[in-house]
Amino acid sequence: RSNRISPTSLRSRIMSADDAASLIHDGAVVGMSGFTGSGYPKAVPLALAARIEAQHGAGNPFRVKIWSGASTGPELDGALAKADGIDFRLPYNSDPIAREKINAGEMNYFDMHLSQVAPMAWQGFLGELDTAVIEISGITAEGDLIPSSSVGNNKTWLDRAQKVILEVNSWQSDALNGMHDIYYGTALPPNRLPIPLVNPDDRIGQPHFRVDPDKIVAIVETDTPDRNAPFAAPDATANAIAGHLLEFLRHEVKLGRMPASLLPLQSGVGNVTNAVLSGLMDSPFDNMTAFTEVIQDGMLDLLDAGKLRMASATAFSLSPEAAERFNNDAARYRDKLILRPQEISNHPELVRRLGCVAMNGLIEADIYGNVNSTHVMGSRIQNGIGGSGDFARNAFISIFMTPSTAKGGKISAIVPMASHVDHISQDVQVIVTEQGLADLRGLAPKQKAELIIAKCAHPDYRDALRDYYDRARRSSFGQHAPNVLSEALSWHQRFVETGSMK
Ligand code: 0RQ
Repeated sequence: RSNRISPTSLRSRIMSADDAASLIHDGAVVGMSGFTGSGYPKAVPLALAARIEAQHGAGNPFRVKIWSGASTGPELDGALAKADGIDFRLPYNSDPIAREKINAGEMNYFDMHLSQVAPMAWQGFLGELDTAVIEISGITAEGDLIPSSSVGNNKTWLDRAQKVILEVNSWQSDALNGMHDIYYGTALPPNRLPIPLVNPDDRIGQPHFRVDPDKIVAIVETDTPDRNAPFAAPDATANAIAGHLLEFLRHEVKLGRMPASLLPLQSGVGNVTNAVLSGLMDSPFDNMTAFTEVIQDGMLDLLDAGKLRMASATAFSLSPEAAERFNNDAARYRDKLILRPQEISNHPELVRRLGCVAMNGLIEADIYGNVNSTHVMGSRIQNGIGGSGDFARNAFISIFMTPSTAKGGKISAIVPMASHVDHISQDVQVIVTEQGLADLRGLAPKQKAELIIAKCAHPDYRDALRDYYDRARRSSFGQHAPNVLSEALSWHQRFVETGSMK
């Protein structure tokens, strides 16, 4: 028994994960905590998956609808997807089993901007939320909830759900208490007001969630680590991308377009963006800040080195080693880190006001600078749009980066026409690959195409892109953004048929 549950009045609601899961019924809409492998419930979803499997074994239907913050861990999305227990899921997934189910057409997935999940839940068209299952790190004597390693949409799930199941995880550091800033000032139009945050380190809310104690139907105690996927060590490609990007930032500072401490950084998920953070360790920039979605290993390194002054996010996204390192020494980071609800960490109003430098990964970009972040060959979802759209459209500079090829060179990341578009060319200002960097700001489509082909495309595909573009310049219906429509997606079709775009 941990001593993390202060109010004695709540102790009677402590029960096993199996008993708590039995309170969730077939067809229920369940709001889960969790964001990129941190702060997700670890016991109740596993027990629910076992219950679903037993029901299926007895010939009974049992599936639930899952709302979360973003991706979670294998004990949640993985286990429930494996049990064939998820009928519908929002808003971001990176679990491989769930991905397979979605791409096999067996699971409905609503991929949406992460900043919009909470306001849309309040709008009501998503329906009622039956149960919230929320991991926390403790309950105060006043009955408020001390958040865990992610905030995500927990505030909204706790407010909207009819029933609340809490997982109190004593693996989470005590020192998390005080690190969060939960803002309760959001409202729907016509009552929406400005959000009073003007610096990345402003605190505008309170450290704890409030909850109606009468809604708490179960409390489950756990002592289980977050399970984030480890990062790959930056390879030559990632280092080359980071090198081009840092040179660009130095140039912007030299021309006086950005201060020497840069502007608040947003860094997306993935190995490449983590490599850029490592690159910033050896950069001339000091006193940097981050206004971002997740705190990765690279951000902890920058904080430790004194390069980064503070970081604001909604969740940790640390490798298992970095999570241990953070947990053993969390008090040291308390004044430098702020975790907020994702509707605030990713809020377009704040991203625009602060002037974030947005750095996100991509699946493919076309020669006119439209970016596909989500769909392989136009139809298979990889993860989801995540926060990339929240940041890209509203950033001071919107940067996208990728290796120039995928799958051992069989796929070009630069294509004649993107097979799916998440970020229109107006939201894509800089594209970087290991080949080079294309600064697309202020350019017309044909100027962009020439730059992207010359700077970003892999040499194996450059001539074919030029040939496509030259022929488009001769035959296209229009000459603003010339295309050969009958050929524009032929590279993708070739890959689907032969396993290579070549
Ligand atoms: O798949 O592991 O099966 O080989 O996509 O690709 O190159 O390791 O790059 O980890 O940076 O991820 C866009 C997916 C890039 C990510 C994406 C395959 C590739 C590999 C991963 P394998 P890499 P990264 C805010 C920001 C959307 C959300 C976002 C992402 C896998 O950045 O999910 O930006 N972004 N959030 O093989 C086929 C291509 C491909 C391809 C890559 N052209 N065709 N497969 N892959 N390009 C933060 C949050 O939202 C939390």
